[in-house]
Amino acid sequence: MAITDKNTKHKVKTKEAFRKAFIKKVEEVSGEDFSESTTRHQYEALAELVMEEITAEWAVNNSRLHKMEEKQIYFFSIEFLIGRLLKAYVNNLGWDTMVEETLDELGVDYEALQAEEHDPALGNGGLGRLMACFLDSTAALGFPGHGNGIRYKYGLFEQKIINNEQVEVADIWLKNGYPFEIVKPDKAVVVKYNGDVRMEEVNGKMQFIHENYDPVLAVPYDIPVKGYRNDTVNSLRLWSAKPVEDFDLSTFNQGHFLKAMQRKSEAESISQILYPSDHGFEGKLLRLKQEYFFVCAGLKRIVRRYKKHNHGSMDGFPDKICIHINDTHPALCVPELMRILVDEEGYDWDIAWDMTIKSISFTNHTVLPEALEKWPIDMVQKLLPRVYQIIEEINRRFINDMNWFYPEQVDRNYSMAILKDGQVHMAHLAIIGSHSVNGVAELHSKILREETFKDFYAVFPDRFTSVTNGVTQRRFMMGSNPGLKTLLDDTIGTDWKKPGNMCSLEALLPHAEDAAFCKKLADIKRANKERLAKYIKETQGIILNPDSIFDVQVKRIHEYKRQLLNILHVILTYNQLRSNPNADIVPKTYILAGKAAPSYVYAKEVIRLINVVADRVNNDPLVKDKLKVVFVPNFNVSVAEIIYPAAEISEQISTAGKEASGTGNMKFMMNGALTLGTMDGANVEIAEAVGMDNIFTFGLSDTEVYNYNTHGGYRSLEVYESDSRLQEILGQLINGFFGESAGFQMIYDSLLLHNDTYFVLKDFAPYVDIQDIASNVYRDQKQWQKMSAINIAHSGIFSSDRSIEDYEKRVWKVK
Ligand code: GL7
Repeated sequence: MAITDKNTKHKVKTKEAFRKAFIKKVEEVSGEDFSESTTRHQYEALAELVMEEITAEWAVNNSRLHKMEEKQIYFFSIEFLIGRLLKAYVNNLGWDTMVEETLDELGVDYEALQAEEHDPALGNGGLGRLMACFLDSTAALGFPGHGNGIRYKYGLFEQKIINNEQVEVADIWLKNGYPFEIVKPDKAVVVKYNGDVRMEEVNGKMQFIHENYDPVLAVPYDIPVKGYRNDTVNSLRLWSAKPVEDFDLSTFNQGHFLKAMQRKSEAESISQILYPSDHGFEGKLLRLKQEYFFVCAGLKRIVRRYKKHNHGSMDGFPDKICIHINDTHPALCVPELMRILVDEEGYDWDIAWDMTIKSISFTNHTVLPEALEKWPIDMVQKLLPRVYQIIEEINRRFINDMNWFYPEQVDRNYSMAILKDGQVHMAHLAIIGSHSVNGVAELHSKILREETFKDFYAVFPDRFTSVTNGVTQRRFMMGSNPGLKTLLDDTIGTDWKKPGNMCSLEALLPHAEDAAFCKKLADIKRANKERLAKYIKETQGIILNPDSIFDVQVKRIHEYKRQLLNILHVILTYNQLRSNPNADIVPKTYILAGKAAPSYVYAKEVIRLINVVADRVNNDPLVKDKLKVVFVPNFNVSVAEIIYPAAEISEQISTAGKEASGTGNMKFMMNGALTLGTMDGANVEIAEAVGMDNIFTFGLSDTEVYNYNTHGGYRSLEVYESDSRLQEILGQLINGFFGESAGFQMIYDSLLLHNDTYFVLKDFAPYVDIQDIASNVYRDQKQWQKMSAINIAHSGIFSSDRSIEDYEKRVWKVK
């Protein structure tokens, strides 16, 4: 339906035309007069109008893509945590003012309308969210770059807090349909599992025939990725698993109804659920199936499209296609691409290997040993018989080469094997099969080179590089903090908003000294704090004091992220207030949020502790307005968008060396919060950017942690014995202080009996000191606002536009 002139590129142009189109669409979707429509109808109508506009541009882009003039980037990732899309589309189309004004005039509540969109939680945390930011930036910069992943029927669980504990509820995100995807059944492909591989000579050449396999259909659902105010529309392709025939008819006809049903549900189970653990390797067969599923389906379509537009030849493939693998979950891209090139396209092994390496690049996202994927050989061999043979051959040739070049280094050579100790080492496969391997922050990349992958670095020094993560300012600042956006526009002009141009925010620096500017900055923060306070009051019934410091730690709950350190400090403050209720302390509100993996018992204990402490503190009349603790349930992208703009202190307190980068730290900084953190991950680069005077750092360095660990850890008991504050607090964890049933023996034991793996007690005293320093600086509001402005001014390098430009220069070389 054309809304205005058919000849104009944009169908919806003027406000008046939009108004008419919107009313008409609402009436179409509701079958009622506009005045009778519900918020749901209005949401559906706006979503449809947006999609109509974007799909027209999308078609133009897709035909450009078919011509294969430019190099294409494909992000293979098992997670894409995209968040709500409606508002992002509206903003990227440049429709924001038009939509806001029109809806306002029609008496439609735009915020409520947006809240109708179910936030698709197709990721666990940082790794999946990074992909969503990268898609946004890639499109904003006009690069052809697409996502390839899984369309999970159930995303990450919804978290409820009941009796202070995390309870997981299924997230049925598709229950009312999803307006931003287009299913393409004609582009479905078959993925083959299990079966046997037979060799046969055809025309004098050996061929590998895979037979008796279990086929599963992969059906693509495409979501458009619209660039910011440009004409690029890329795609996020998510695959859904279906049985090849809805029923296995022959089995059904023979009367085996249950068996036929079983096949159907086995096939569908592959895209049924997102594994809910970040940083945890589960080694389950279903997960391996998922990994091969999107790798196989994704590569098949890319290869088909490439060949179609290149006269059936794959020769130029590596010059036109970048396959970027996000952590090791898609590492099967390496043997699968080899299988296609050798078995299906008939290339010699060496040529195929060269093409594979040139096409694939790999980003590592963690050094935690428990997250490194290692599949049992027999599982891979059985599920993917031909792929496994190829892995074996890659491994054999690699070890042969190593032993040839480094005959004196047999032990080191073997330690780098893909196949060893009965397992397939996925990181080794990814490194050996890629031309580029990068970490996600300078410190992380250094640890990869010097510790985790040091043997590989010695052999392939040129392969290793570093690209510091970034986040999209369009969602996490311009979209979620409109007050700040307008202030920046008014102060330094609007150029900073151009994609790739965020470093020009440095023009703000002179204004950091300007009292009038700082006052405005403070007013905006105050309004954002009130917005968050309102949300918390409505959802949890807790009343916050907007005059207190909002000190925030929101991220997955994990021992290495040390939410425990935070809450121990809260207990300390509470103890101090109990013994001296009139103490002159700066009022503070601690806000925490995050999900724990359902099987991660310790992390769930930490959630319980936070909630128990919150209950006690918030209900104690002694502390009055001076101390509040809130655990916000169900942290997700939409909740995050309310929290970051309201934060004043950004807690980034991981054990040094453990957090690869962190990206929350960047989102806080962009919104003017000051980082209180360890020298870990990208915190180090934040410190470099803003200078040590504009950040609060504390604690052990990564080298100190490493040195302790290589010498058997430190003695946590000694720290405990020399600090009476810790004696009191740890005692309270187990002596019934928080209520008869509220003991925390597991946490107590981890700190004292098991020697405190994450150095919580060791870093406690420096953490308390830096918290005191931060509170004292806060008393000087002029100084605080100045620091805040300096942080915003230097946040440009943490835009994902910069990350994508770095990848372009260092890895993909699209131009
Ligand atoms: C992570 C890292 O822990 C995190 O520091 C990083 O910012 C993120 C994106 O690179 O990747 N690695 C990982 O496995 N998860 C992460 O969030 C789940």
